[in-house]
Amino acid sequence: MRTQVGIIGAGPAGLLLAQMLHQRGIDSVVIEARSRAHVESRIRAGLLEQGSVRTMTEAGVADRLHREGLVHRGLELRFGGQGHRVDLADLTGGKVVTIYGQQEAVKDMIALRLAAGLPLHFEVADVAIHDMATARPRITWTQDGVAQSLDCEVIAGCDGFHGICRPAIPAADLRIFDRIYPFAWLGILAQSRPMSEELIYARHTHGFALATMRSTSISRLYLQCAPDEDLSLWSDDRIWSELRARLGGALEEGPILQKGVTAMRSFVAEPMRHGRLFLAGDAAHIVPPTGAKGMNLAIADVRVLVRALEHFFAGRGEALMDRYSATCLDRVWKVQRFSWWMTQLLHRYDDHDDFEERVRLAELDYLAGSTAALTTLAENYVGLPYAD
Ligand code: FAS
Ligand code: PHB
Repeated sequence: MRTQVGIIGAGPAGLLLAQMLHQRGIDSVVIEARSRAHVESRIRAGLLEQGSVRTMTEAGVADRLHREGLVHRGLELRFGGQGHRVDLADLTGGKVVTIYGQQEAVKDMIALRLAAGLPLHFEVADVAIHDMATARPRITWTQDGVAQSLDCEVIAGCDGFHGICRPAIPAADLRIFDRIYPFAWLGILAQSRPMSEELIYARHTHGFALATMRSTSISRLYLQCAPDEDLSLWSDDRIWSELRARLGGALEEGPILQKGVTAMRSFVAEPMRHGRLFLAGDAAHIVPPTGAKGMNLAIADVRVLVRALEHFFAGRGEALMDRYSATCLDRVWKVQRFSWWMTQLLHRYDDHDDFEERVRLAELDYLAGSTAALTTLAENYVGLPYAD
């Protein structure tokens, strides 16, 4: 097989890249390790920046997003038993965020690709990259035990944190920045009316909690837990009771549809390019989900990569490809900072002494009362302007 761009991974990064390249007349083949059913059922991110919604709209993959997405103009910070609304729109000249499950966006993009008869191969195995430092890189894999090979001009490594693309780059050519947080999130999806129309981020003596949603009848709730938390020790009753303690207020219980523990990590691999291999999304970076940035950062990478590849395949050279990594990393590190800042502000650290605890509470108190401080939070939360 031959194509212009070989894309490894059918998550948000790989699927959006394939669609945006197709719009520009650039051919690609997408290969995915898991089944379609698995990829479409993975419960992950839920909040889209305004720029992500615009990007998905321009990509022609946002029809259902506009019909079913929940537009939010604000959020609430809750600490010391008090709620403080942050008017995102007012603080950012009208910018908003939209709640729309990542798995819904993935479903929409898969359906569009398959309806167009474009190549998207699920359940591939033994994926390997060859000759990525040459102008003729190649991807091999097996499908139903049959060996496959794809000649291409560019490989997009969109295979997430546990993929094979980043490890395919010689360790000597990569610089890794890694921070693992001393806590995780226990997340549930529940058939219950969300406790508020907007998100509530709560800092409580027991730990962090977040009340978000997927629709007006499906709640998505998280509570801070140990990094190695044993989910079997958390009965539904214990989960609801702890969420109510940390969030306060009326919390409607309902059948829990999904439970999981998500590790908290800040990770960056530099550079995000090696020869004709370009890393995008979680393959290159991980942020703690506190700032709701993981999927949004993947979308931002794809925007930069699409412009670089459009430039290259139009015969206008490799200048934008050469700047791909630096352009992405400028945003990546600003988003890492914001995600780290929100995480350390809102979570309980066992090794924090009383002084540090007081400083955190003072920062929250200052934040809630300062338009300047709230503007900083708001402009990062709705999404920083794109480089282009
Ligand atoms: P993805 O990991 O989504 O996609 C990579 C794809 O590549 C996967 O489908 C995988 O199966 C495939 N793949 C892997 N190896 C392969 C191989 N060798 N060959 C072919 N395919 C291969 N972000 C938020 O903003 N908010 C959240 O609440 C949130 N919760 C999360 C919970 C969990 C458990 C995880 C893991 C992540 C969460 N994230 C969250 C971050 C998440 O949304 C990512 O940022 C987002 O999925 C990034 O998209 P991709 O870069 O496409 O990577
Ligand atoms: C979600 O809806 O899953 C979500 C929202 C905001 C966050 C993290 C997760 O900060």
